[in-house]
Amino acid sequence: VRRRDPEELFAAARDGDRVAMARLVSLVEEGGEPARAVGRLTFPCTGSAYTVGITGAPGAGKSTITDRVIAEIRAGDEEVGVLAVDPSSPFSGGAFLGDRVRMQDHALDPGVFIRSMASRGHLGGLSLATPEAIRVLDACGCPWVLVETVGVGQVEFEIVERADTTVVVLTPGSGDSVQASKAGLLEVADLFVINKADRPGAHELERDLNLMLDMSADRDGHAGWRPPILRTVASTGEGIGELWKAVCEHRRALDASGQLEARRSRRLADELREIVVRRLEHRAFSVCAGDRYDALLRAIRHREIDPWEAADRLVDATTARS
Ligand SMILES: Nc1nc2c(ncn2[C@@H]2O[C@H](COP(=O)(O)OP(=O)(O)OP(=O)(O)O)[C@@H](O)[C@H]2O)c(=O)[nH]1
Ligand SMILES: [Mg+2]
Repeated sequence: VRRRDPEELFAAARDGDRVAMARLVSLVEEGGEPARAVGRLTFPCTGSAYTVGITGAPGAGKSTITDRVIAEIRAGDEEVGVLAVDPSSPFSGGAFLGDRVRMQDHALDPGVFIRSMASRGHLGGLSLATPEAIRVLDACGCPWVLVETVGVGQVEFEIVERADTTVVVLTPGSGDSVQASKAGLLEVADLFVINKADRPGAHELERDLNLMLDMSADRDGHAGWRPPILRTVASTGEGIGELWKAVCEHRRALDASGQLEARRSRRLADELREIVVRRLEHRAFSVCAGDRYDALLRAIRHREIDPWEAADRLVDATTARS
């Protein structure tokens, strides 16, 4: 088997070859034509997986929760794929190893696929490589895909929005409720988890969250769903059963209201728009170099034309090429 050939890798991965699956995710991460080849193969076979995003501040306990949730899913004898998205920023040092260590229990379970991936690929493709990798897992038959992301800022937030159910993990005594509202997590959360509930301040955090939920009147696309607030001690497993039940309940609610389909098609629309923007941006920059560009720049400097006029000419030239 030519191990780099996407078609053969995909066939092997669909037959349960986890190494081939990991290789496909790597190709997607690396970008370029091989990534496109993988995307073309996987896309028609996607749409069956249910994705659960688990997001929260660094160290909130996301991996520990994910590890426990894997056990819940496996107890139901279903397979699960996990993507731990490393934001490749200063605070993530060691996160890769940490994820691996904490989910080690499942390393030998053929029904579990775990992969860390960098959020920024070669093309800076945060929001583009992640959905593509999710689709690899989906197309390879994982009925559940868990995506762990560090939720601190707009970029991470984009991936958060790519899950069917988004679990926001907060911890007591960390000012997390304020952070959450600032980062816009209140709007995307389908479920709140107060993890490390063995520490003081869980009650106050729950009260704050409830107040904020009371105030945020309109939560678009949530179809009257008020996110439940659950308490967990992930390190002991306390509350994880309830958390998983709540995820399944949310799934049923989305299904029943038609929101699941609506969310998914909105996500595809967002992705399409993002791709178009990147393509045009790429083209624009390729046009902003070379003789034509230099000549127009000179014309601007000599006050023969203004920057708007020059830009129009460049943009017209760009789009005319297609
Ligand atoms: N006391 C307490 N500690 C916990 C709990 N859950 C996780 N921890 C600990 O918190 C630390 C961080 O847990 P992780 O699961 O790695 O957190 P994370 O959010 O995945 O961290 P990053 O991926 O690095 O952002 C570990 O030492 C865990 O053992 C909990 O419920 N109570
Ligand atoms: Mg982690």
